[in-house]
Amino acid sequence: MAAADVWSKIKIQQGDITKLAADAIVNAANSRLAGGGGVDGAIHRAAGIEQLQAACRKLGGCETGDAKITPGFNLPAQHIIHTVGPVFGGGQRGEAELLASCYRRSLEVAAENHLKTIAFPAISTGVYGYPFEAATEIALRTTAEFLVEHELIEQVTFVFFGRVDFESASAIIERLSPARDNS
Ligand code: AR6
Repeated sequence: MAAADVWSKIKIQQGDITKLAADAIVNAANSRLAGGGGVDGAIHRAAGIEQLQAACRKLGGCETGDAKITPGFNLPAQHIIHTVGPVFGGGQRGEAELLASCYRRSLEVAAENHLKTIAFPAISTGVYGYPFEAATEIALRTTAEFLVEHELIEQVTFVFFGRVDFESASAIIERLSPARDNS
């Protein structure tokens, strides 16, 4: 697909990702896949803590930058793709490449499982401290690059919990996709 056309498949919205009926939502997990706070906690509660923890235990953890899949259980989404973002430590520890890898690997796992619609939260931008604007630019650019090569994915939605984050992301997507049709 032409690089300019992939932006029509990328959407941003404000809200709670656990409410989305996508083929998969992505979880900002930790490397033990043990559950936690933030979006991870919300996903575990909405999916059903015990069944999701049991499914995660079978996966044997997940490296930073990698992604693994489980069913969505009680979620409206059919699957959960768990990815582990980098803890931001100043930017000189490979954080940008690791964060890009989270998006790439999550999309690869989605494609391998023939999933067509996928939704991401803003990985690493909460407890893990990644500066929001830099992280969002990586998220959008990495996804756009992936979609050029993988036409079967139909829609990628970025879900921002807070209004300020959503507005900031709107400005970033406008800047990165000048030819975007906003109608
Ligand atoms: N829907 C969408 N986005 C949300 C939701 C929600 N329901 N809840 C929070 N966010 P964080 P991280 C946003 O801290 O930085 C966990 O304990 C939030 O506003 O959830 O990758 C894990 O177990 C922020 O923008 O993830 C790990 O130990 C974004 O989700 C660690 O936190 C990510 O914030 C991972 O930290």
